[in-house]
Amino acid sequence: MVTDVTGLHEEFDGERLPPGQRLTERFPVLSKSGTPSWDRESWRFEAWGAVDEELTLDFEAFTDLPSETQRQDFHCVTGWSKFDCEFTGVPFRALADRVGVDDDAAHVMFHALDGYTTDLPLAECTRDEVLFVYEYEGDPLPADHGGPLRVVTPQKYAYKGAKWVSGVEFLTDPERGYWEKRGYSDTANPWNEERYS
Ligand SMILES: Nc1nc2c(c(=O)[nH]1)N[C@H]1C(S)=C(S)[C@@H](COP(=O)(O)O)O[C@H]1N2
Ligand SMILES: [Mo]
Repeated sequence: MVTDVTGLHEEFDGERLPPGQRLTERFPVLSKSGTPSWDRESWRFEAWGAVDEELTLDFEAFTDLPSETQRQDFHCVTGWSKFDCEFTGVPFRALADRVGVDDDAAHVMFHALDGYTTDLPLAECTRDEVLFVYEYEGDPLPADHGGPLRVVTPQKYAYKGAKWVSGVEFLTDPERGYWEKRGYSDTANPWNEERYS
């Protein structure tokens, strides 16, 4: 079953194609510094910070978490959008339930194998459409697009979704990620064109 969340622009009173974006049929690759290497055997995902119990999962254990498939649009802050991406993965909320988030946790920092980080309020991460993705169109997520595991955040510009995600840190106070420290918007709402801060 595929859940279609491409209507989510309505919640933001916007057109499906956000202002200032152009549609592409391709799926461009955008990375700050190339594709890092990893191997499936030694790969681990970690959750730490304001949680009941810190957690380390190997790839098999991660993909044993509840998963779903969604059809989503993808909006890059540099101006391209891609419609109808079919992503399969673990909802952020399922991971949060598993780890047991502290009551005073309010913010999240995602960490990635290439040293990338990005941050969001916890309430943005627990929306239904925020997924830890490991399959794209029914195949393992390609390495250039963040395989084995990446985050997608279709309600935000795509820099909020860390490719090659290796861990998630639960915070009581906001901190800023890689692009957020370099002038990109903290809030990153595509229908408001929140590109820069
Ligand atoms: N780890 C990591 N995640 C990242 C990036 C990156 O450089 N490193 N770039 C971000 C940006 S700006 C975009 S638009 C999307 C691009 O995803 P794609 O290469 O699959 O199109 O990944 C985001 N996540
Ligand atoms: Mo981007």
